[in-house]
Amino acid sequence: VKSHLSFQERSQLANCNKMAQKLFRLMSEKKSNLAVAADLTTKAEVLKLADAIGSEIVVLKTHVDIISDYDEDFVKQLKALSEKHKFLIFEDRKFADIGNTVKYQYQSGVYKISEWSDMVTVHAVAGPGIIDSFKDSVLQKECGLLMLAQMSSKGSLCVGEYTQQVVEMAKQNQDCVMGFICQERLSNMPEHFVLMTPGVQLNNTADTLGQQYNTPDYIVQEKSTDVIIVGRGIYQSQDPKSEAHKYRTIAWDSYEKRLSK
Ligand code: 5FU
Repeated sequence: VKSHLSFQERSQLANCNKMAQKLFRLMSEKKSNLAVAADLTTKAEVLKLADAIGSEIVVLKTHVDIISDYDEDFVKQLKALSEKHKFLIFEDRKFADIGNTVKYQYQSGVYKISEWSDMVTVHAVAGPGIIDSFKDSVLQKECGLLMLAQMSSKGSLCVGEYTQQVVEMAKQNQDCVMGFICQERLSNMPEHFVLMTPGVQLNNTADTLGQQYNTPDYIVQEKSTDVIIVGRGIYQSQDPKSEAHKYRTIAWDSYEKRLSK
């Protein structure tokens, strides 16, 4: 399945979801479809990375529960950087429990994710009730849900019929669900959904714990997803800023080639 519609055109189709629309517009304006996974374990390291690469990316993806000195000041500073460099903040929390529990996990506790995150990941394994638990808060705050339709890791059970059911669940909840985490363009999927793909690196094909990597051009051109998510390939390099620029250029060229095919 290919997409020959531009991000600009898809932003117009995405009236049903504010955050999808915002991300499509930002990609068109910034000419970037790069997201970086900032999986560093101190406030200072994450903020330093975000400031260094902010101009190259459209999304900064966090796992706030791995930051040893997390506090509210971290969020304040990250927000300031997101405004300075114009990127969106994506907390990859992978909510998966019953609706009532997820509601607390999203809004309360140490992290109060609902107060600062522009988008969050949600597993469909518990059924559609999980989406209902976000509904009020997500619509009010204009946050987008990204459903896990496929995973990058070896032996993932998010495949086949499960993936198709996730697409159906998302279609029933277009106001809340902005798109998918996946490894390829999904069949039966309206074009207003955004597709984001982790497991992207130029120098490695796997790690030792089941992660599998594809190259940015393969993902965007051959697999036709929209946003590449790169972690270690960028933050572990000698010069994250120039490495981010390299991934950004490859991913954007690949998108333009896909459009012209
Ligand atoms: F949903 C997924 C998935 O299927 N694979 C992933 O790798 C999420 N991820 C995240 O993307 C993972 O939690 C890391 O934060 C990031 C990939 O980091 P890497 O260093 O590029 O492997």
